[in-house]
Amino acid sequence: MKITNLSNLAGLVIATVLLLSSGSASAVLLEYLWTGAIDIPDASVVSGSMRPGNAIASIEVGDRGTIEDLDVDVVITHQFQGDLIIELFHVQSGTLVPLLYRPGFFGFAAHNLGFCSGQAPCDAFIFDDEADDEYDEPPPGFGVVSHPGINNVSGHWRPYSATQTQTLSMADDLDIFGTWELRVSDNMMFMTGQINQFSLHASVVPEPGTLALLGFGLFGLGALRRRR
Ligand SMILES: [Ca+2]
Ligand SMILES: [Ca+2]
Repeated sequence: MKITNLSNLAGLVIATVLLLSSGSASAVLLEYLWTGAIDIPDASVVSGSMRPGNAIASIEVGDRGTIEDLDVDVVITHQFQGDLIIELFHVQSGTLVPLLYRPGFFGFAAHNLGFCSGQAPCDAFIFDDEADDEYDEPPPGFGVVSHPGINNVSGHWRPYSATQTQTLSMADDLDIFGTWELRVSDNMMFMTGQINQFSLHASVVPEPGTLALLGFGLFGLGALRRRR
């Protein structure tokens, strides 16, 4: 169990490791959770063109191993879902994964992606290549959701970009070690929000010799739970 205070981000990162009951025999499930409150600046018009407001939440992963499958979950409090573009960036490899691109034709007016009642765990919006649908309208988008979207939408959804071509499988075979950024931009004026949760759920084949270290994490987790 690693607990890292990211004081510059006013957040807390918690990492856990679980043995996978399926998938590769040698894979483990690693989970890293960031929670906090990072304001997403509103878009603005500069010299006649729209300038997005950008915000980043980060997770530092100290473990090493090869990713077999990666899911990302978020809680983003926002007054207008259609303002949002969301991407995942792995700094060490330079890998940029599109997750969401301004859902809804002219933008879903519904509030929030995921929801926190104040009691953990939050009801998160989960990006997962294996989900059935994208969170968007039928054509001109590619999803199944009717306008104006779903307030506090949660559950599993496939990622998509403006070009519909990229998925979280872009992260497969990367070493999970390093800095993972959730990059969120606001692309229309007036409605605003903040990032409240960002977590990685990774099926990982650990580097030889690291599994014992990962196992120590379980004891740390128990200690944390007792203290709370
Ligand atoms: Ca998945
Ligand atoms: Ca806005």
